[in-house]
Amino acid sequence: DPRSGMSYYEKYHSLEDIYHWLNKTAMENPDRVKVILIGSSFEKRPLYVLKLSAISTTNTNKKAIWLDCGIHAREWIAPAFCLWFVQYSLSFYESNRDIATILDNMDVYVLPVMNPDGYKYTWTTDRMWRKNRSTREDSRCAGVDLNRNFDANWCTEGASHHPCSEIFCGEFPESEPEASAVASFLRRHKEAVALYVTIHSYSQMLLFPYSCTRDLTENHAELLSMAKEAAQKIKRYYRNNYKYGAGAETIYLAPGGSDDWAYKLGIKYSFTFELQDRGRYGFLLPPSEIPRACNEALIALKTIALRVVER
Ligand code: ING
Ligand code: ZN
Repeated sequence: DPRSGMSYYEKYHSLEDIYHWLNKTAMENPDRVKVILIGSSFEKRPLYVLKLSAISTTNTNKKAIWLDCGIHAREWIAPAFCLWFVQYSLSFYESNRDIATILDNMDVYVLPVMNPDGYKYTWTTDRMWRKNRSTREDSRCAGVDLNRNFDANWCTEGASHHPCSEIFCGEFPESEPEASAVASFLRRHKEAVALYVTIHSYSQMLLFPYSCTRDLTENHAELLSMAKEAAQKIKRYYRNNYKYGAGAETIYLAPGGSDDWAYKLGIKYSFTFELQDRGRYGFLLPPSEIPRACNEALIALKTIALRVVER
């Protein structure tokens, strides 16, 4: 079965393949992986989260990491990273001290595809689709930008009320089932979740709140130093440059984003990673680049997660 070889992770996979992978991964690791259904998409596809945990749980009230991928349909490297991360965590728990430290102290919730309808649509119809696929009575244009649909200065400068816009914020905050499912899950688990990470592409940046305002967060200096350390590790090990900083000053003002919302919920360590590349291939990053793109993001995630464990 080619799915069990490493080569599986060096390819992009259809939505059906990813659902199959999810079940197989859970079945093969019953003591370390659980599948949680957190909701369904506009077109009624399931939103599955994998919960990764260490086998020996001596530590009772454990903290947790939330990791989501594929909020934007065309950013294919994002779901590929979530799969990569799960595979790496399961394979190297015994041999990698960082992964062991992280999993011994925190459970990890992984949502590999937050926007399954959009992802499916990029495989069948329009490779450059970004939004979800919700439809409405008053417009012929489909889709809401899920990263403008969260309740963080919702639909102010940097988002649009027009359904045809790529950054359409939706009817109201959490109007979309995908955003609402994630927000509800995090509200229910906010005491445990200490670190929120969401994966996008492209542009090679490690971003943190705020994107919805130019104000700085109360722990800006700490977030900056974590992102800086992570970027330095990528530079040292992979000779690649990642910018880092608060979203609003590093890319653009963007209200309604998931990381800002998670931060305002009380998850004080909240990051958006923009993976490779810087525009040569853009969203069409070739499969041959998956290993490097994922490994450098992984080192950044490990660096930040270890800082959260140690704090
Ligand atoms: N970039 C993000 C976007 O949604 C972002 C940037 C990060 C916005 C954090 C809001 C919050 O526009 C991409 N590539 O989608
Ligand atoms: Zn994106």
